[in-house]
Amino acid sequence: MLPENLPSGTKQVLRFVNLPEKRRMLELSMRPPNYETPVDAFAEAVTPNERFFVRYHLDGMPTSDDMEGWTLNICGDAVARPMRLKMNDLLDMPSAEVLSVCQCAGNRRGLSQPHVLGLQWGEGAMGAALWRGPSLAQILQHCGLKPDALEIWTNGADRSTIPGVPAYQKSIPVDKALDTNTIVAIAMNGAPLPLLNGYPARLVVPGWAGTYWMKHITRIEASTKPLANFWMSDDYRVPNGLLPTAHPFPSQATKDTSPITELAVNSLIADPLEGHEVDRSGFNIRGIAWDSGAGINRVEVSLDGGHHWQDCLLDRPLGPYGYRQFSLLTGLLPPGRYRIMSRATSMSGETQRAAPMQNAGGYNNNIPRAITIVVT
Ligand SMILES: Nc1nc2c(c(=O)[nH]1)N[C@H]1C(S)=C(S)[C@@H](COP(=O)(O)O)O[C@H]1N2
Ligand SMILES: [Mo]
Repeated sequence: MLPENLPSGTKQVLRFVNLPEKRRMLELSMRPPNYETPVDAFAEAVTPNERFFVRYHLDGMPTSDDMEGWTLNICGDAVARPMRLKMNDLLDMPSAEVLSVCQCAGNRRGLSQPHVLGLQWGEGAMGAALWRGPSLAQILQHCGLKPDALEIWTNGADRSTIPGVPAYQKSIPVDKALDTNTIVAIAMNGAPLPLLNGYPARLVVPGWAGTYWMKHITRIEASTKPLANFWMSDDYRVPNGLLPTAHPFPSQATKDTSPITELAVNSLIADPLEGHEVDRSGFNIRGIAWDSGAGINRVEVSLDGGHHWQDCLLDRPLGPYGYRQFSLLTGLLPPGRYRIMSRATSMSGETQRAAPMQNAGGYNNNIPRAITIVVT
């Protein structure tokens, strides 16, 4: 059943597909591959690899054959000892583990009112996984990171087949790069990364938007200069002051705009699903809440479209960057249609806002999402 409160067009033409290493995904585009995770998968706090969303900007995808003999080139004017690392070199380094949400800044863009350009994502341009690999700090120190490093630039193995379209290259500020939770992941939920999620290695930047999480990472360049390209200077930016930003990216800010950095506090009801029928004797509402790493302090649920709110039970946190599960057992309810929604507040006091922060990219949409269910 289609949600009745979606802007027209959103999800109406989506279909479920199976892909190599992926099962039951919602197809947004085939080329480049963009697939979102259906909401039912978020009944789990950790998203299985085969349900984890897929986002690519460019159509020239690497195959697993292309990734044979993969090397990671560490270079730039801010490293003393440039090196080419092989998978065995990464395996030899002590590895770190972090459970973290990866969310596209454009998650829920398709729910924007008014409509904005870009992939019309619903709620599933996100997932949480247990990532493992050496920290980026360790790799950089191994190569002699110089004190005047400003940004760490990264490249992936994917390309555009259209001449003139710039390669996907992103940068992060050196302080975020040196955060011990920022890792080069070679494992995802205890398995090699699926090809579509960046095999054999990707950057993991907990708390920050997915755009920085470079997949099929092939080059890490420590630079004394800000990276200037389409993906940094034009895309993934918002007007200054629009979003609360605890962790700014000063070397990329201009007079008018700044890059998207951290995730906004948000939540999602995963059970029951839109349109489901539930029993009047009472049922359990379950879902997930997350933010950029402060942690979740409170989740409230409304059964009447946002007029009244009640506090939910919070499960034990699974680390600051993971999803925190919540639940609320409703009592006896009169039969009828209900608009139910959830609203999370982080440990830093940030609450999901009632009105959208309008921006042309439709980024960081975290207004409470209402679904309609039927009590019978
Ligand atoms: N090489 C490469 N890495 C990339 C991208 C890309 O297009 N190419 N997209 C980024 C964006 S915008 C997001 S949201 C995440 C999505 O990660 P996933 O496809 O594993 O879900 O990957 C990031 N890393
Ligand atoms: Mo993204």
